[in-house]
Amino acid sequence: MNGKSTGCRIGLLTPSGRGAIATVAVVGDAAPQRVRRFFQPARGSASPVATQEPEFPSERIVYGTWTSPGDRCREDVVVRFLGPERVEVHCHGGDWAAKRIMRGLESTGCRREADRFALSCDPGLNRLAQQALRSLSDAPSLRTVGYLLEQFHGALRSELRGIHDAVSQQRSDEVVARLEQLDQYSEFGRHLTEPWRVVIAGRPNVGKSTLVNRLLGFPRALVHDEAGTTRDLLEENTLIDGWPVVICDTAGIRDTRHAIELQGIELARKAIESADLVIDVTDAREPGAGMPHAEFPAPRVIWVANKSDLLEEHPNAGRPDAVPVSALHGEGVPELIELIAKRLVPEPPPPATPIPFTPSLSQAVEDALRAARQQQWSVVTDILATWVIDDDDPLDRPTYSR
Ligand SMILES: Nc1nc2c(ncn2[C@@H]2O[C@H](COP(=O)(O)OP(=O)(O)OP(=O)(O)O)[C@@H](O)[C@H]2O)c(=O)[nH]1
Ligand SMILES: [Mg+2]
Repeated sequence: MNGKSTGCRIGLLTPSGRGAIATVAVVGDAAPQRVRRFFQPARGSASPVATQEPEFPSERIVYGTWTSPGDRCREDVVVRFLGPERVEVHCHGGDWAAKRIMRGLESTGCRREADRFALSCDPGLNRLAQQALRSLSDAPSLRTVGYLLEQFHGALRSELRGIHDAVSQQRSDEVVARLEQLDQYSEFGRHLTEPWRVVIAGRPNVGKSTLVNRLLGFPRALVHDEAGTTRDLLEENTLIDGWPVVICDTAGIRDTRHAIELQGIELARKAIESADLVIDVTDAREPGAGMPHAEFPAPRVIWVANKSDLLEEHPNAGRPDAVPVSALHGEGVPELIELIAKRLVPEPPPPATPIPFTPSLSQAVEDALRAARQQQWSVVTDILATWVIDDDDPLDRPTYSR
Protein backbone atom coordinates (compact mmCIF):
# COMPACT_ATOMS: atom_id res chain seq x y z
CA MET A 1 0.00 0.00 0.00
CA ASN A 2 1.27 3.43 -0.88
CA GLY A 3 1.05 5.58 2.26
CA LYS A 4 0.61 8.71 0.18
CA SER A 5 -2.45 7.43 -1.69
CA THR A 6 -5.39 9.80 -1.61
CA GLY A 7 -7.92 7.27 -2.78
CA CYS A 8 -9.42 6.70 0.64
CA ARG A 9 -11.74 8.98 2.60
CA ILE A 10 -12.58 8.96 6.30
CA GLY A 11 -15.09 10.82 8.43
CA LEU A 12 -17.50 10.67 11.33
CA LEU A 13 -20.88 9.16 10.56
CA THR A 14 -22.16 10.15 14.00
CA PRO A 15 -22.64 13.79 15.07
CA SER A 16 -19.73 15.32 16.96
CA GLY A 17 -20.21 15.97 20.67
CA ARG A 18 -21.20 13.73 23.53
CA GLY A 19 -22.63 10.33 22.79
CA ALA A 20 -22.32 6.68 23.74
CA ILE A 21 -20.73 5.58 20.49
CA ALA A 22 -18.94 7.28 17.60
CA THR A 23 -18.56 5.73 14.17
CA VAL A 24 -15.70 6.42 11.77
CA ALA A 25 -16.24 5.43 8.15
CA VAL A 26 -13.28 4.42 6.00
CA VAL A 27 -14.25 4.40 2.34
CA GLY A 28 -12.08 3.76 -0.69
CA ASP A 29 -8.81 2.29 -1.79
CA ALA A 30 -7.44 -0.45 0.55
CA ALA A 31 -9.77 0.53 3.39
CA PRO A 32 -9.50 -2.83 5.28
CA GLN A 33 -5.69 -2.91 4.97
CA ARG A 34 -5.41 0.62 6.36
CA VAL A 35 -7.63 -0.27 9.32
CA ARG A 36 -5.64 -3.45 9.92
CA ARG A 37 -2.49 -1.38 10.57
CA PHE A 38 -4.00 -0.12 13.83
CA PHE A 39 -6.60 -2.74 14.68
CA GLN A 40 -5.92 -5.90 16.66
CA PRO A 41 -8.76 -8.44 16.87
CA ALA A 42 -9.37 -9.65 20.42
CA ARG A 43 -7.46 -12.80 21.33
CA GLY A 44 -9.44 -15.99 21.34
CA SER A 45 -12.03 -14.48 19.05
CA ALA A 46 -13.67 -17.10 16.94
CA SER A 47 -13.92 -14.61 14.11
CA PRO A 48 -12.26 -15.45 10.83
CA VAL A 49 -10.25 -12.22 11.14
CA ALA A 50 -8.62 -13.47 14.33
CA THR A 51 -7.79 -16.77 12.71
CA GLN A 52 -6.69 -14.93 9.56
CA GLU A 53 -8.92 -16.89 7.22
CA PRO A 54 -9.93 -15.03 5.20
CA GLU A 55 -8.32 -11.86 6.49
CA PHE A 56 -11.02 -9.29 5.65
CA PRO A 57 -14.32 -11.04 5.34
CA SER A 58 -17.17 -8.90 4.11
CA GLU A 59 -20.14 -8.28 6.37
CA ARG A 60 -18.11 -9.38 9.41
CA ILE A 61 -18.20 -7.59 12.77
CA VAL A 62 -15.03 -7.93 14.84
CA TYR A 63 -14.26 -6.78 18.36
CA GLY A 64 -10.72 -5.71 19.25
CA THR A 65 -8.41 -2.83 20.12
CA TRP A 66 -7.03 0.14 18.23
CA THR A 67 -3.52 1.44 18.79
CA SER A 68 -2.65 4.75 17.17
CA PRO A 69 1.00 5.61 16.49
CA GLY A 70 2.59 7.39 19.46
CA ASP A 71 -0.39 6.61 21.73
CA ARG A 72 0.12 4.54 24.83
CA CYS A 73 -3.61 3.99 25.41
CA ARG A 74 -5.48 1.50 23.36
CA GLU A 75 -9.06 2.00 22.41
CA ASP A 76 -11.69 -0.74 22.47
CA VAL A 77 -13.43 -0.81 19.12
CA VAL A 78 -15.83 -2.85 17.07
CA VAL A 79 -14.96 -2.98 13.38
CA ARG A 80 -17.38 -3.79 10.57
CA PHE A 81 -15.67 -4.96 7.40
CA LEU A 82 -18.25 -4.17 4.76
CA GLY A 83 -16.26 -4.85 1.61
CA PRO A 84 -12.90 -4.27 -0.07
CA GLU A 85 -13.48 -0.51 0.00
CA ARG A 86 -15.61 0.04 3.06
CA VAL A 87 -15.01 -0.33 6.81
CA GLU A 88 -16.74 1.19 9.83
CA VAL A 89 -14.91 1.61 13.14
CA HIS A 90 -17.19 1.99 16.15
CA CYS A 91 -15.46 3.48 19.19
CA HIS A 92 -16.33 5.25 22.44
CA GLY A 93 -18.48 8.35 21.95
CA GLY A 94 -17.33 11.93 22.35
CA ASP A 95 -14.83 13.57 20.04
CA TRP A 96 -11.46 12.31 21.17
CA ALA A 97 -11.54 8.58 20.57
CA ALA A 98 -12.76 9.14 17.02
CA LYS A 99 -10.19 11.90 16.43
CA ARG A 100 -7.34 9.61 17.48
CA ILE A 101 -8.58 6.91 15.17
CA MET A 102 -8.88 9.34 12.27
CA ARG A 103 -5.42 10.79 12.95
CA GLY A 104 -3.93 7.31 12.58
CA LEU A 105 -5.78 6.71 9.35
CA GLU A 106 -4.72 10.10 8.00
CA SER A 107 -1.11 9.02 8.42
CA THR A 108 -1.82 6.34 5.79
CA GLY A 109 -2.93 9.01 3.32
CA CYS A 110 -6.68 8.99 4.03
CA ARG A 111 -8.49 12.24 3.35
CA ARG A 112 -11.05 13.72 5.79
CA GLU A 113 -14.56 14.08 4.40
CA ALA A 114 -16.68 16.72 6.17
CA ASP A 115 -19.98 15.66 4.59
CA ARG A 116 -20.94 12.53 6.46
CA PHE A 117 -23.57 11.62 3.87
CA ALA A 118 -20.94 11.40 1.19
CA LEU A 119 -19.56 8.52 3.25
CA SER A 120 -22.71 6.97 4.61
CA CYS A 121 -24.87 6.83 1.50
CA ASP A 122 -25.11 3.46 -0.07
CA PRO A 123 -23.84 4.03 -3.64
CA GLY A 124 -26.35 1.40 -4.77
CA LEU A 125 -29.26 3.67 -3.84
CA ASN A 126 -30.86 5.78 -6.54
CA ARG A 127 -30.36 9.54 -6.45
CA LEU A 128 -33.75 10.39 -4.96
CA ALA A 129 -33.42 7.78 -2.22
CA GLN A 130 -30.03 9.27 -1.29
CA GLN A 131 -31.59 12.75 -1.14
CA ALA A 132 -34.40 11.41 1.01
CA LEU A 133 -31.90 9.82 3.40
CA ARG A 134 -30.22 13.20 3.84
CA SER A 135 -33.55 14.89 4.49
CA LEU A 136 -34.56 12.15 6.92
CA SER A 137 -31.62 12.99 9.14
CA ASP A 138 -32.91 16.60 9.32
CA ALA A 139 -36.53 15.62 9.91
CA PRO A 140 -37.73 17.24 13.13
CA SER A 141 -40.78 15.10 13.90
CA LEU A 142 -42.36 11.68 13.47
CA ARG A 143 -44.95 13.22 11.22
CA THR A 144 -42.41 14.65 8.78
CA VAL A 145 -40.35 11.43 8.93
CA GLY A 146 -43.44 9.58 7.70
CA TYR A 147 -43.67 11.69 4.55
CA LEU A 148 -39.92 11.52 3.89
CA LEU A 149 -39.85 7.74 4.32
CA GLU A 150 -42.47 7.48 1.61
CA GLN A 151 -40.21 9.48 -0.70
CA PHE A 152 -37.28 7.26 0.29
CA HIS A 153 -39.35 4.24 -0.73
CA GLY A 154 -40.07 5.77 -4.13
CA ALA A 155 -43.28 7.86 -4.02
CA LEU A 156 -41.71 10.80 -5.86
CA ARG A 157 -39.48 8.66 -8.07
CA SER A 158 -42.33 6.61 -9.47
CA GLU A 159 -44.37 9.76 -10.13
CA LEU A 160 -41.46 11.45 -11.95
CA ARG A 161 -40.90 8.26 -13.93
CA GLY A 162 -44.60 8.17 -14.78
CA ILE A 163 -44.45 11.76 -16.02
CA HIS A 164 -41.28 10.95 -17.96
CA ASP A 165 -43.15 8.10 -19.71
CA ALA A 166 -46.14 10.36 -20.35
CA VAL A 167 -43.82 12.85 -22.09
CA SER A 168 -42.39 10.15 -24.32
CA GLN A 169 -45.94 9.05 -25.22
CA GLN A 170 -46.89 12.69 -25.93
CA ARG A 171 -49.68 12.79 -23.37
CA SER A 172 -49.16 16.56 -23.01
CA ASP A 173 -52.21 17.52 -20.93
CA GLU A 174 -51.50 14.75 -18.47
CA VAL A 175 -47.86 15.87 -18.12
CA VAL A 176 -48.89 19.45 -17.30
CA ALA A 177 -51.59 18.30 -14.86
CA ARG A 178 -49.26 15.94 -12.99
CA LEU A 179 -46.48 18.55 -12.77
CA GLU A 180 -48.98 21.13 -11.49
CA GLN A 181 -50.06 18.67 -8.81
CA LEU A 182 -46.44 18.13 -7.75
CA ASP A 183 -45.74 21.86 -7.80
CA GLN A 184 -48.56 22.41 -5.29
CA TYR A 185 -46.67 20.35 -2.74
CA SER A 186 -43.39 22.26 -3.05
CA GLU A 187 -43.94 24.54 -0.07
CA PHE A 188 -45.12 21.63 2.06
CA GLY A 189 -42.10 19.57 0.95
CA ARG A 190 -39.64 22.30 1.91
CA HIS A 191 -41.15 22.45 5.38
CA LEU A 192 -40.65 18.75 6.01
CA THR A 193 -37.17 19.74 7.17
CA GLU A 194 -37.20 23.55 7.33
CA PRO A 195 -39.54 25.02 9.98
CA TRP A 196 -42.46 27.29 9.16
CA ARG A 197 -41.99 30.81 10.53
CA VAL A 198 -44.83 32.00 12.75
CA VAL A 199 -44.38 35.59 13.91
CA ILE A 200 -46.22 36.99 16.92
CA ALA A 201 -46.72 40.72 16.37
CA GLY A 202 -48.84 43.61 17.58
CA ARG A 203 -48.88 46.74 19.71
CA PRO A 204 -46.85 46.88 22.93
CA ASN A 205 -48.14 45.25 26.11
CA VAL A 206 -50.93 43.25 24.45
CA GLY A 207 -49.42 39.97 25.73
CA LYS A 208 -47.31 38.80 22.77
CA SER A 209 -44.49 37.40 24.89
CA THR A 210 -46.97 35.75 27.25
CA LEU A 211 -48.55 34.07 24.24
CA VAL A 212 -45.14 32.99 22.90
CA ASN A 213 -44.39 31.32 26.24
CA ARG A 214 -47.79 29.67 26.25
CA LEU A 215 -47.31 28.29 22.71
CA LEU A 216 -43.84 26.99 23.55
CA GLY A 217 -44.90 25.54 26.89
CA PHE A 218 -42.10 27.14 28.87
CA PRO A 219 -41.09 30.70 29.89
CA ARG A 220 -38.72 31.61 27.05
CA ALA A 221 -39.54 35.35 26.73
CA LEU A 222 -39.48 38.09 29.36
CA VAL A 223 -42.93 39.34 30.34
CA HIS A 224 -43.60 42.64 32.11
CA ASP A 225 -46.51 44.99 32.61
CA GLU A 226 -44.54 47.89 31.17
CA ALA A 227 -45.01 48.52 27.43
CA GLY A 228 -41.83 48.12 25.35
CA THR A 229 -40.38 45.12 27.22
CA THR A 230 -39.37 43.08 24.15
CA ARG A 231 -36.83 44.85 21.97
CA ASP A 232 -34.99 42.10 20.17
CA LEU A 233 -36.29 39.39 17.90
CA LEU A 234 -36.58 36.14 19.81
CA GLU A 235 -36.89 32.79 18.03
CA GLU A 236 -37.56 29.32 19.34
CA ASN A 237 -38.28 25.99 17.65
CA THR A 238 -41.32 23.92 18.47
CA LEU A 239 -43.77 21.51 16.86
CA ILE A 240 -47.38 22.37 16.13
CA ASP A 241 -49.47 19.31 15.35
CA GLY A 242 -46.24 17.58 14.29
CA TRP A 243 -45.19 20.37 11.90
CA PRO A 244 -41.86 22.10 12.64
CA VAL A 245 -42.36 25.76 13.52
CA VAL A 246 -40.12 28.63 14.60
CA ILE A 247 -42.07 30.98 16.83
CA CYS A 248 -40.77 34.58 16.71
CA ASP A 249 -41.52 37.11 19.42
CA THR A 250 -41.22 40.73 18.30
CA ALA A 251 -41.05 44.23 19.73
CA GLY A 252 -44.41 45.97 20.15
CA ILE A 253 -45.16 48.28 17.22
CA ARG A 254 -45.82 51.92 18.10
CA ASP A 255 -44.64 55.44 17.25
CA THR A 256 -41.49 56.04 19.19
CA ARG A 257 -38.28 58.03 19.02
CA HIS A 258 -36.39 55.61 21.20
CA ALA A 259 -33.43 54.35 19.12
CA ILE A 260 -33.32 50.81 20.52
CA GLU A 261 -37.06 50.36 20.27
CA LEU A 262 -36.96 51.63 16.68
CA GLN A 263 -34.38 48.99 15.85
CA GLY A 264 -36.63 46.36 17.41
CA ILE A 265 -39.60 47.55 15.35
CA GLU A 266 -37.52 47.37 12.17
CA LEU A 267 -36.59 43.78 13.03
CA ALA A 268 -40.28 43.07 13.62
CA ARG A 269 -41.12 44.48 10.19
CA LYS A 270 -38.58 42.20 8.49
CA ALA A 271 -39.81 39.19 10.47
CA ILE A 272 -43.41 39.95 9.45
CA GLU A 273 -42.43 40.27 5.80
CA SER A 274 -40.70 36.91 5.74
CA ALA A 275 -43.26 35.08 7.90
CA ASP A 276 -45.29 32.11 6.75
CA LEU A 277 -47.95 33.21 9.21
CA VAL A 278 -48.40 36.28 11.42
CA ILE A 279 -50.37 36.17 14.65
CA ASP A 280 -51.63 39.73 15.11
CA VAL A 281 -52.28 40.07 18.84
CA THR A 282 -54.61 42.75 20.18
CA ASP A 283 -55.92 43.48 23.64
CA ALA A 284 -59.47 42.08 23.61
CA ARG A 285 -60.64 45.21 25.39
CA GLU A 286 -59.61 47.38 22.44
CA PRO A 287 -59.74 45.04 19.44
CA GLY A 288 -59.69 47.89 16.93
CA ALA A 289 -56.17 48.90 17.98
CA GLY A 290 -54.32 46.25 15.96
CA MET A 291 -51.13 46.37 14.00
CA PRO A 292 -50.96 48.97 11.17
CA HIS A 293 -51.18 46.49 8.30
CA ALA A 294 -50.60 49.07 5.61
CA GLU A 295 -47.12 49.62 7.04
CA PHE A 296 -46.55 45.99 7.99
CA PRO A 297 -48.03 43.88 5.20
CA ALA A 298 -48.20 40.17 6.00
CA PRO A 299 -49.19 37.43 3.59
CA ARG A 300 -51.18 35.30 6.05
CA VAL A 301 -52.64 36.56 9.33
CA ILE A 302 -54.58 35.18 12.29
CA TRP A 303 -56.10 37.84 14.54
CA VAL A 304 -56.03 37.13 18.27
CA ALA A 305 -57.96 39.03 20.93
CA ASN A 306 -55.83 38.41 24.02
CA LYS A 307 -56.61 39.03 27.70
CA SER A 308 -60.10 37.67 27.14
CA ASP A 309 -60.17 36.87 30.86
CA LEU A 310 -60.52 40.59 31.54
CA LEU A 311 -63.78 40.88 29.67
CA GLU A 312 -67.26 40.50 31.01
CA GLU A 313 -69.00 40.50 27.64
CA HIS A 314 -68.13 38.39 24.56
CA PRO A 315 -64.41 39.10 24.09
CA ASN A 316 -64.12 39.53 20.35
CA ALA A 317 -67.09 41.80 20.01
CA GLY A 318 -65.09 44.32 17.98
CA ARG A 319 -63.53 41.78 15.59
CA PRO A 320 -65.63 38.79 14.72
CA ASP A 321 -62.70 37.06 13.00
CA ALA A 322 -60.37 37.32 16.04
CA VAL A 323 -59.65 34.26 18.18
CA PRO A 324 -60.42 34.98 21.85
CA VAL A 325 -57.46 33.91 23.98
CA SER A 326 -56.15 34.33 27.47
CA ALA A 327 -52.41 33.79 27.14
CA LEU A 328 -52.12 34.26 30.89
CA HIS A 329 -54.54 31.49 31.84
CA GLY A 330 -54.54 29.36 28.69
CA GLU A 331 -58.17 29.63 27.56
CA GLY A 332 -58.50 29.61 23.79
CA VAL A 333 -54.88 28.53 23.26
CA PRO A 334 -55.67 24.93 22.11
CA GLU A 335 -58.12 26.37 19.56
CA LEU A 336 -55.46 28.85 18.41
CA ILE A 337 -52.88 26.04 18.02
CA GLU A 338 -55.37 24.06 15.96
CA LEU A 339 -55.99 27.09 13.74
CA ILE A 340 -52.25 27.71 13.26
CA ALA A 341 -51.78 24.10 12.11
CA LYS A 342 -54.73 24.42 9.72
CA ARG A 343 -53.41 27.63 8.23
CA LEU A 344 -49.93 26.23 7.71
CA VAL A 345 -51.10 22.90 6.28
CA PRO A 346 -54.79 23.16 5.37
CA GLU A 347 -54.93 19.61 4.01
CA PRO A 348 -52.11 17.24 4.92
CA PRO A 349 -51.24 15.16 1.84
CA PRO A 350 -52.71 11.65 1.90
CA PRO A 351 -50.35 8.65 2.36
CA ALA A 352 -47.85 7.95 -0.44
CA THR A 353 -48.29 11.39 -2.04
CA PRO A 354 -45.26 12.26 -4.18
CA ILE A 355 -43.67 15.39 -2.72
CA PRO A 356 -40.72 17.48 -3.97
CA PHE A 357 -38.95 17.54 -0.62
CA THR A 358 -35.88 19.71 -1.29
CA PRO A 359 -35.50 23.19 -2.82
CA SER A 360 -33.66 21.73 -5.82
CA LEU A 361 -36.44 19.21 -6.45
CA SER A 362 -39.04 21.99 -6.20
CA GLN A 363 -37.00 24.02 -8.64
CA ALA A 364 -36.77 21.09 -11.04
CA VAL A 365 -40.55 20.60 -10.90
CA GLU A 366 -41.12 24.33 -11.46
CA ASP A 367 -38.69 24.36 -14.41
CA ALA A 368 -40.26 21.23 -15.90
CA LEU A 369 -43.74 22.70 -15.54
CA ARG A 370 -42.71 25.92 -17.25
CA ALA A 371 -41.09 23.99 -20.09
CA ALA A 372 -44.15 21.71 -20.42
CA ARG A 373 -46.46 24.72 -20.69
CA GLN A 374 -44.22 26.01 -23.47
CA GLN A 375 -44.23 22.53 -25.05
CA GLN A 376 -40.45 22.23 -24.81
CA TRP A 377 -40.62 18.47 -24.37
CA SER A 378 -36.92 17.72 -24.66
CA VAL A 379 -36.24 20.13 -21.78
CA VAL A 380 -38.92 18.43 -19.68
CA THR A 381 -37.40 15.02 -20.43
CA ASP A 382 -33.92 16.19 -19.51
CA ILE A 383 -35.06 17.68 -16.21
CA LEU A 384 -36.98 14.59 -15.18
CA ALA A 385 -34.27 12.21 -16.32
CA THR A 386 -31.75 14.00 -14.11
CA TRP A 387 -33.66 12.71 -11.11
CA VAL A 388 -35.01 9.36 -12.18
CA ILE A 389 -32.66 7.80 -14.73
CA ASP A 390 -29.74 6.05 -13.09
CA ASP A 391 -26.44 5.00 -14.59
CA ASP A 392 -27.55 1.43 -15.10
CA ASP A 393 -30.64 2.48 -17.01
CA PRO A 394 -30.62 1.91 -20.76
CA LEU A 395 -31.16 5.62 -21.45
CA ASP A 396 -28.18 7.94 -21.68
CA ARG A 397 -27.24 10.05 -18.71
CA PRO A 398 -29.06 13.37 -19.09
CA THR A 399 -27.35 16.70 -19.41
CA TYR A 400 -29.75 19.08 -17.67
CA SER A 401 -28.23 21.46 -15.14
CA ARG A 402 -29.27 24.87 -13.82
N1 LIG B 1 -55.07 39.42 32.36
C1 LIG B 1 -54.22 39.09 31.42
N2 LIG B 1 -53.02 39.66 31.41
C2 LIG B 1 -52.15 39.28 30.42
C3 LIG B 1 -52.49 38.34 29.45
N3 LIG B 1 -51.45 38.21 28.61
C4 LIG B 1 -50.48 39.03 29.06
N4 LIG B 1 -50.90 39.68 30.15
C5 LIG B 1 -50.15 40.67 30.92
O1 LIG B 1 -49.89 41.80 30.11
C6 LIG B 1 -48.62 42.37 30.43
C7 LIG B 1 -47.77 42.46 29.19
O2 LIG B 1 -47.48 41.16 28.75
P1 LIG B 1 -46.31 40.85 27.70
O3 LIG B 1 -46.45 39.43 27.30
O4 LIG B 1 -45.02 41.30 28.23
O5 LIG B 1 -46.77 41.80 26.53
P2 LIG B 1 -46.00 42.13 25.15
O6 LIG B 1 -47.04 42.31 24.11
O7 LIG B 1 -44.96 41.12 24.89
O8 LIG B 1 -45.36 43.51 25.50
P3 LIG B 1 -44.09 44.22 24.78
O9 LIG B 1 -42.96 43.27 24.77
O10 LIG B 1 -43.84 45.39 25.65
O11 LIG B 1 -44.51 44.64 23.42
C8 LIG B 1 -48.02 41.47 31.49
O12 LIG B 1 -48.27 42.06 32.76
C9 LIG B 1 -48.78 40.18 31.36
O13 LIG B 1 -48.88 39.42 32.55
C10 LIG B 1 -53.79 37.75 29.50
O14 LIG B 1 -54.18 36.89 28.71
N5 LIG B 1 -54.60 38.17 30.52
MG1 LIG C 1 -42.92 41.22 24.69
